[in-house]
Amino acid sequence: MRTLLLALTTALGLLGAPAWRQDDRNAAQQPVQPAPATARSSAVGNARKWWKEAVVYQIYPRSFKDSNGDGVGDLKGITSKLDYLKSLGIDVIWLNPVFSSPNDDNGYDISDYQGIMKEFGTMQDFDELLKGMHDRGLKLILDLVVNHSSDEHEWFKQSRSSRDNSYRDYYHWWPAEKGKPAARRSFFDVDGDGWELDKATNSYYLHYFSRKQPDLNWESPRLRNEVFSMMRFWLDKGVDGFRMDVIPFISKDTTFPEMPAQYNGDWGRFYANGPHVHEYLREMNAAVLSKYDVMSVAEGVGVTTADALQYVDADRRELDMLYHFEGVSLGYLPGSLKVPDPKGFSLIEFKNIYSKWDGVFADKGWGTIYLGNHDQPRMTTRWGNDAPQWRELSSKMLTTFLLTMRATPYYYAGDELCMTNIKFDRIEDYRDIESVNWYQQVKNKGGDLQAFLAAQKIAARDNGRTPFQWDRTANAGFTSGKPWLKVNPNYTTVNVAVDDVNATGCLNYFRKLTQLRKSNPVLIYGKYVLLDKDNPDVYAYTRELDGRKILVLLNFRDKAASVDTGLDMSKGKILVGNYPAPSGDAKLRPYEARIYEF
Ligand code: ISL
Ligand code: CA
Repeated sequence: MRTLLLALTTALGLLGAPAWRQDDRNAAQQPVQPAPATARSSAVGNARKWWKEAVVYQIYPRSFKDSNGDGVGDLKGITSKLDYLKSLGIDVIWLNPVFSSPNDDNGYDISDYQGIMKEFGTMQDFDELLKGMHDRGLKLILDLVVNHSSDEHEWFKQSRSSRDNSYRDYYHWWPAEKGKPAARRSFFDVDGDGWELDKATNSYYLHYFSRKQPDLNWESPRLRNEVFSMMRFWLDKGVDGFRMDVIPFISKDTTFPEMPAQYNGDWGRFYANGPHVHEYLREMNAAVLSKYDVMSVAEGVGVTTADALQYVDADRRELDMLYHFEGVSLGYLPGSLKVPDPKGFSLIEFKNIYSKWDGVFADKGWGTIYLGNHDQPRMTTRWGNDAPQWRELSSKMLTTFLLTMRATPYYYAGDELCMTNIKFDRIEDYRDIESVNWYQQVKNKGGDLQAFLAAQKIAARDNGRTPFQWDRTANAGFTSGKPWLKVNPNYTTVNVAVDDVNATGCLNYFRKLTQLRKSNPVLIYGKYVLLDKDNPDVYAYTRELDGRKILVLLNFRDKAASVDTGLDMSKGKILVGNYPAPSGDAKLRPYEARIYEF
């Protein structure tokens, strides 16, 4: 198996390294930035904000709840579940794109930024959803996807129609008579080429993602103003902020030089470093964000600890938060199409990454923490253990981590049920353009398709996109029709109906943890200190604020493990544990999580 995977990595390496894979390698070379002791021991390094105190819950609308039997989740479906959402103790809901789209990339290819996707409903449905959330004290953030649009957007239709169309400069064009421009990598294209020749005007257009996702040209002031007024449209409706898709990529050097050697094949890092990205974000802040009490969070692809504060230092007036890729990239073989390292991941590296990122925001900016989202496999499978005897324990242990770090948690729908990867055997079961096109790439290159499919069982994005599991009726109660993506067969036992009435189940564990965080500011703002850092099995840390001290112990292994906290454990009082009977034993049981007050 191991040789198979290594062979696959080598074969796939020829196709070019996916950018996100190499971020951590580069970042690992950055020095850890220890926080000055004074700032770290103060109550709050910078101002209190509602979004620092929030738990964000992410919903992939296509997979949450179908209201009309067409097999696709929709806005009315979400509205029908608002009481459930409120019961979780979350504060903010992030919805993946809900805008008009031909769905080449499930809504990340937008054809009308101010229209609602047909499959998801109408603007009236949207308004009702927003009102229903606000009535319950929940906030809503939308996905801002403005690095690219759909090729079916009216702007692109105009832009491609002639070289002198007034929308021509909304996109990046390269006249073919100048020859082929320097290579740019497309993450989703079958051949990996980020330039597509468009016959109508004999010019290439740029697409970092699929051919149906042409990159917008932020050099155009008119385009920028269109984006800003579109943002105002949604904010004036009352939405509470944006998650910004690949926002570090929006600025390009429009001379399109060869990729400088310093990036060493790392496209994500190169794309994230456009010459005007911070100018554009400051302009967006001044024109839009600063006028509203809203939150903004960048999808920080290609952003390292060295440049994170340039995006989120409040004094710079750009964005509030970003989420990095260093953590979720761990454990894949470098330069591979997300091939899991047969050795697994090193917990010591895991701890170093999250500790290093905590240090970045010690006295400026603010962090985020996540282990799952719509681009990731299920956290239980990837970071815990989805074998039946460990599924719940390991997943609750990970939930404990997410809810006790000094960063805003971004929690992915379904993780509160300890959902797991579906692990498709056949490419025909996948719907995600990434998996489908990568498969074709491997096939075209004569690569090892079985090894590719084996790797996808762990890493594919569709693992995190299977329908939400409501109950044990057909299709987990997600739809009365045929679901757009198969339901995980474990839905008969893993579902809300079962878990809701189980005091010691996953769901009520998550509820307990959101309450614990909310009622203990030390878990939000308290100083984070890593303990027993060389322990290969246990993640241990304290959080401290105003004389209160909390200790968190997390055993990441399927066997008992000991930990040396250096604290007098007899003084600690257990607040929460993931075993039915938390014990104060020196040894942690498999996947045990304990939270103590000292
Ligand atoms: O999903 C990834 C790895 O499998 C990432 O490389 C991902 O493509 C990248 O993080 C950008 O993600 C965002 O933009 C994409 C979209 O497909 C993702 O769903 C979105 O989160 C293009 O809009
Ligand atoms: Ca539907």
